[in-house]
Amino acid sequence: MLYHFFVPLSSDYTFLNVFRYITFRSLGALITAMVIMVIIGPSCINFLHRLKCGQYILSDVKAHASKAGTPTMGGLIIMISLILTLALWADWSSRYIWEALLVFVGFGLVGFWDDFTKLRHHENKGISPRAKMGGLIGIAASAMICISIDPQYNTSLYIPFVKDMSFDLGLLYLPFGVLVMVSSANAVNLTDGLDGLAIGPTVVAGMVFAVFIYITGNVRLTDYLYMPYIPGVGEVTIFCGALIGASLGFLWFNAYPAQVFMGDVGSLSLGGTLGFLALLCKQELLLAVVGGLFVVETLSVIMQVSYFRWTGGKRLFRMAPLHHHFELKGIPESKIIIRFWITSVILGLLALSTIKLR
Ligand code: 57M
Repeated sequence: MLYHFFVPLSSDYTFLNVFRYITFRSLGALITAMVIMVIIGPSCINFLHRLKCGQYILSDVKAHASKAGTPTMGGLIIMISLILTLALWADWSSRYIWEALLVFVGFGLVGFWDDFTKLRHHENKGISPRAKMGGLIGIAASAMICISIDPQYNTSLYIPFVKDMSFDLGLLYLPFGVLVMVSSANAVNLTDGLDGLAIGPTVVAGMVFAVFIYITGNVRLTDYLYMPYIPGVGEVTIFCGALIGASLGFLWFNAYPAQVFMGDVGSLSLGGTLGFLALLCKQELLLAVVGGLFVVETLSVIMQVSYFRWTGGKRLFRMAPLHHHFELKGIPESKIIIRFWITSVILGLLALSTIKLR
């Protein structure tokens, strides 16, 4: 709205030209999303309480018993704040903004369906894994079809840390893109098991992708840094700003001890969107570095399940995902969370270093 209102006036009032700048609008979006989140957060959390959206807590980890009744589905508040912010700051004629929203809202709706089913049954049994995966794959495939009809569609896979190395995946890029988004959503979902554990690294990843997306949409920077140039993609930096702001605002309430959990509506939408952002700026492989923490959590589950089957009942970790292993070793929750955040900041910096190290 602000963009569409002020930019036409900028020919008469030159100071309004700032609304053309992606950097200015991204920062505006970040602050707006965070402020909206902090303002509407308390009443939304009360509303979720009144709707009896209390999280069903499994009894396997004793320390979690005190979390009973904490409302879930806080991802809905992230969604409201992000959409209102985009309405204010984004250029709605950008196809990339709509594609990002398709993934964010689509994955969120699948998560909402799961959360809602769990609440209705008053236990931890949501929709069937087949329905959940079917929903996520359907949304991701729709997003990939939108991407593939773009004249800028680029099926090359660039190798981080190497200057001129890429592989053309051709037709395989479509299923690959679906895999990236769906895996990213599930990895964030698995990580979301301690207060602030998933949202902290999401903020870091959002910041890293904001930088990459800004560069990808800038002809001079891409030329100088030997990175692929995609005209128009820079507008999604505003989406990243809104995502970072809404996530920081959510952390305000989700920080230990949490007043609200994001639910699948939050973890699937944020995870799928991170996957989409990686595809958009052609940093698909770098996603595994930026989101290294999500990868490690997922690997811990795969290793635990495989080892359990292979040995006929022995466990590699006390419990998977990895954060539960540390909890059961007696490390306090807040310490595990902060150590995981530190790791994600280091991984984010490592990912940013690939801008020059290639
Ligand atoms: C969802 N959900 C949290 C909250 C959050 C295959 C297996 C590894 C699957 C995995 C699983 O179900 N993962 C997906 C994890 C749950 O949080 C809710 O779910 C939303 C995210 N989807 O937003 O609404 C609980 O996590 C805690 N929590 C917080 N703070 C937060 O900010 O404390 C969440 C957010 C909440 C709350 O207690 O109730 C979850 O962990 O259930 N399953 C597991 O992770 C289980 N692991 C397991 O069974 N491991 C086995 C095998 C299968 C690998 C093993 O190691 O042998 C653990 N889940 C729970 N307890 N609850 C086991 C221990």
